[in-house]
Amino acid sequence: MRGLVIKSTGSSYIVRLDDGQDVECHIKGNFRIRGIRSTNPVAVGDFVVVEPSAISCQPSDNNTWWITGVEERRNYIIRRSTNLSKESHILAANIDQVALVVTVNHPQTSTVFIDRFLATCEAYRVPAILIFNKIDLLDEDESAQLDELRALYESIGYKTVELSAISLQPSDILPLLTGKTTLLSGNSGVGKSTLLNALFGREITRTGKISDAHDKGMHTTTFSEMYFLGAAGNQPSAVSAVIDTPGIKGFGTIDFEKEEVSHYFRDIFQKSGACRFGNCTHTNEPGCAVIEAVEHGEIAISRYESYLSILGDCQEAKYR
Ligand SMILES: Nc1nc2c(ncn2[C@@H]2O[C@H](COP(=O)(O)OP(=O)(O)O)[C@@H](O)[C@H]2O)c(=O)[nH]1
Ligand SMILES: [Mg+2]
Ligand SMILES: [Zn+2]
Repeated sequence: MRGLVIKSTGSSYIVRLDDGQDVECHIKGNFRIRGIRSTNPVAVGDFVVVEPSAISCQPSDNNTWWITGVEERRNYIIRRSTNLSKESHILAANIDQVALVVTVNHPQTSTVFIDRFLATCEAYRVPAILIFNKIDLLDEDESAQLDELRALYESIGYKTVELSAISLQPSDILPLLTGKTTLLSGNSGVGKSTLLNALFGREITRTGKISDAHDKGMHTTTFSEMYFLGAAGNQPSAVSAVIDTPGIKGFGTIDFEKEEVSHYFRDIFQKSGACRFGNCTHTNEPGCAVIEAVEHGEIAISRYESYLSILGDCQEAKYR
């Protein structure tokens, strides 16, 4: 039987069968997806082949099912859990877009984090939008920072919105999500769960108090789960869906060749055609149009620094 993975706890999965029934599943044996070494061979958004375990033939039985196969993914978003980790983690599969929730403060989302995430979206050809949350908490300086950041990312070609999830009207954001499967991601405490609850008009997922000491959200969402918007029955493919994910700290990129990193920075890539050398890495080569553009303020320094930080990962990976 075929179904869609709608929830992952790490050890077990909830799969919505094509007939609308939800069943709890485990992965059969040491079943692994070829080619990817990841901590989770199956992710929310995957279409899987399942079969009831032999001991539970009664439909009313609560025994678990087996996942015996995963359909080829249209796309996915994957990251290394820490920069040094060899294992990677698939955040979600078969998505139409990423909505990255970021905050200028409380907590502050770093531009390196944003750019690493965006570069990965580019690499896997997933459109990304930036949702700047908690604008109600910003002082004057921070508001100016927000304007700058929005202008920067809009100029690169990313859609951005700003809002306060605590006072959000669903209609403020529904148009961005309708008819799509959206991966909602971001650092811990930026307001992903609050946003989802506002969207649904009721508490569908728990939110965390910000701890005063760290200005970070307390661990709350510990698994990934897909929520369906609109009441279009049980046909997951026909409705809008949002995948809530546990907050992530660092975003280690994987599988990038040094030469291709600049392809995932639209602003840098656009300038790189004018570099003197075709294999320019934009680090110290003479006649580098990218460095020149950084010096002239045509490429933001923060973007260039993020680019260099990913290049550093590639270097590191070579010596692992
Ligand atoms: N002031 C303010 N607080 C918010 C906003 N959005 C979320 N929060 C608070 O931030 C904390 C973490 O939110 P949560 O949704 O759990 O973040 P998550 O870890 O990204 O899911 C909670 O205490 C929320 O009430 C907002 O727009 N404004
Ligand atoms: Mg959450
Ligand atoms: Zn160059």
